[in-house]
Amino acid sequence: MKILTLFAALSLAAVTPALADGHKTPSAEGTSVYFIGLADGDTIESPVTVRFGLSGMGVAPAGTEAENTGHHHLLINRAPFGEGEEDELEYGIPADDNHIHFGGGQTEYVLELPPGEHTLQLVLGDLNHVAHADPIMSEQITVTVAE
Ligand SMILES: [Cu+2]
Repeated sequence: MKILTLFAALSLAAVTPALADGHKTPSAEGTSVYFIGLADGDTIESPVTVRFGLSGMGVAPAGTEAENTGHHHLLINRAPFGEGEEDELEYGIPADDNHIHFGGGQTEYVLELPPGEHTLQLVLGDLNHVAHADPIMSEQITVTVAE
């Protein structure tokens, strides 16, 4: 019986290494990413300059291998990160109209949105556009663009 249990444990380990966070980039404890001057429930005018705040780590361009750094991603009108595509926390942040990468190390962006409600969220990505082992994400906020 003991042998069977050990075998089961080993099989599980063989199937799940991609889901373990051992291969992911560590982050500094207590790091937070947040919107500067923009809060949940705000009514804004488009275009709006969205400013990205980061406390506890540094911003570095994509591809830069430096401890405790990352680059910003702005997620627009989608589920909170980690609740969308399966394994998106493990395999990286998509690049499309709903996911804007700031691989140059930018810390603000002039965003154009049509009138109505929109959700925004910031996610820090590592050099390979993958969320850190302990993901650094802002709250998802909802803003309303005035007519
Ligand atoms: Cu990226």
